[in-house]
Amino acid sequence: MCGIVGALAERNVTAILLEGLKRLEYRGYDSAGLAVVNKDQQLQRRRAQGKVAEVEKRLEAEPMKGHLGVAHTRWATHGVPSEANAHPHLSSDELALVHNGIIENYLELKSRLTKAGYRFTSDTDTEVVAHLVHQLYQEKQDLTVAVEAAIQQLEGAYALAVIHQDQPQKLVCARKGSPLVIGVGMGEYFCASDPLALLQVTDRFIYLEEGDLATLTLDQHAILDRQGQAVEREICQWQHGNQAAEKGSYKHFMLKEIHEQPAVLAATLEGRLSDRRVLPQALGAKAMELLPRVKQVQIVACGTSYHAGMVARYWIEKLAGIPCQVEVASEYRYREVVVAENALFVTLSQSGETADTLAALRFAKEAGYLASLTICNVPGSSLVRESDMSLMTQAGPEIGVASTKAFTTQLTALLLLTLALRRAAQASNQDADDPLEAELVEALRALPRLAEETLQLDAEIEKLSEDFAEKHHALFLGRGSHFPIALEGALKLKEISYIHAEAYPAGELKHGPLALVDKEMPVIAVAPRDDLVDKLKSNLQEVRARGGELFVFADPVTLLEPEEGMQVLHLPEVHEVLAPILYTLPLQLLSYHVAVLKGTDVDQPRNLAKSVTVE
Ligand code: HGA
Repeated sequence: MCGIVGALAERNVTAILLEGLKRLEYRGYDSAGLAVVNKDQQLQRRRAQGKVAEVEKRLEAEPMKGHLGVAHTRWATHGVPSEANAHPHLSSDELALVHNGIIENYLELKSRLTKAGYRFTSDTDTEVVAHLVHQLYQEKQDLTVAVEAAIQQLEGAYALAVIHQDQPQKLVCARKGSPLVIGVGMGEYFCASDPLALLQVTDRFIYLEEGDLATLTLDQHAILDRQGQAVEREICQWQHGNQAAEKGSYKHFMLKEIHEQPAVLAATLEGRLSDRRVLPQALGAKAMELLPRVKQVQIVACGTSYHAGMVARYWIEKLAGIPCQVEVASEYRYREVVVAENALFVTLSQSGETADTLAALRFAKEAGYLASLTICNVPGSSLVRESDMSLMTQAGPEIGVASTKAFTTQLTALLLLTLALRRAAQASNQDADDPLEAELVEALRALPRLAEETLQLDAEIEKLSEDFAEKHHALFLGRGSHFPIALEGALKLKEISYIHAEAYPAGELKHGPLALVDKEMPVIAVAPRDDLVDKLKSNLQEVRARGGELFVFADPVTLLEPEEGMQVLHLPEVHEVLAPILYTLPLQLLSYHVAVLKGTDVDQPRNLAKSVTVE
């Protein structure tokens, strides 16, 4: 999603803002821009449709310097991607504002401001905020007070950063519903929608909370909470290093992130397993008290995280014997739901800022759940702060828009949660030995090694991908807990190669999708050894009988061997319960190689954005 960067320093901040925008490029965007107050106290702005490199070219042609500035990468919600709609938006050439989010009452504000004489030069909802703050500034003559008064009138979601040329020592920012952090430097301050944008200048951050408004000057910051009370917020040290945000020798972040999976799966397990069980402390002290009371689980998530939730449903019902429901957040949040007694509300999100998931959590907190738990990759994010419990995945920053390592680490964390729920639900003596848990703990320990072995299939999968590059459609099949993996495989292919792909539980084939099968329709099957593999084999024969080309990812012991019209790739043998994690890897690689062959923008696919902070 769109990204904000702001800077106030004694040095020139143009290069810092530009570098910040480059570091936010991974989030997906369609235009970019920046504005600074120069030494003559004049606002200057450069914007462009397309990539940050376009803005950089404009800056080379017409350089600008200043010690105060704001910058933005835009992912359009109101108004087409164009230079005129790109942020920063100016008001009367005196004030510049960048915004992430959606202002729902913008039409009403626009008509009022138009009557007051403001002229609009864009179709965005954002421009109304620039003029509104400007109008209030005329009255109040103080940028903080003007922004504070303006946000009272806004409905919707925003992260904002605002500067005024008459207050060249002040950067004002605010958030409600969209993320914003303050970067604390030595005698300088920054703000951004993601700490990654600022790692070049600082490793100390303040995560603003819902409704906060911050005023940054060269040597201090002042924060008002949603009630307008002055508050102190903790300064947190960045723990992940800077390297994670660089591609290294890989051609794309996505490929790097696929190959990081053995390490991040190990990191997600680290310190959470004892010899034969999941450590009771792994989910925190609150969980030890709450999990034994859980009688039902409701999982809510979006996109790839939703698929992780779907896998967990199979695990939680099978291994913990607890009923579990899974729903996409954008539906759940607007539905009238019936909440069972002692139900646990679980959210999944890489960024912890996914707008729909966050809204669902806030709704759930009023709806009578026993407690909330989030599985998330970003410490300090809104979901982590607002949930009763959190289980952090240790994937490190994920830059590729199409999620890879965040998904498999979510699955790993979900299996830890399942085992904790199993113990809480089944053992009257919480210290009793559970042979199945011990077996799964051993299998989990082997997972990073098996992931490493699976990734060695890369060259074979690259070869396989040649059969897909010219195709327009693909069908993914799986059964049981591998149906969500088929869904995830189809989503990955759609996201980065733009090939239309669908996934079906293989048993549903004959109820409709079989009509689509012909030699132009590659069919990908996820076929590890499990209770349903023999049924799946029959489904594959149904495809073969209609001339469909099969590509099967199978266990060495399922006795699925290549034959005419069927290519088979064997993965290492893995415990049946953990197979969904391992079988995700070849599907990620397949999509990646198809996308590379098609020449698409792998890390920033068209129309998509990372960290979906708008509804
Ligand atoms: N609504 C604004 C900002 C969009 C946004 O936050 N995208 O992530 C616009 O359309 O410019």
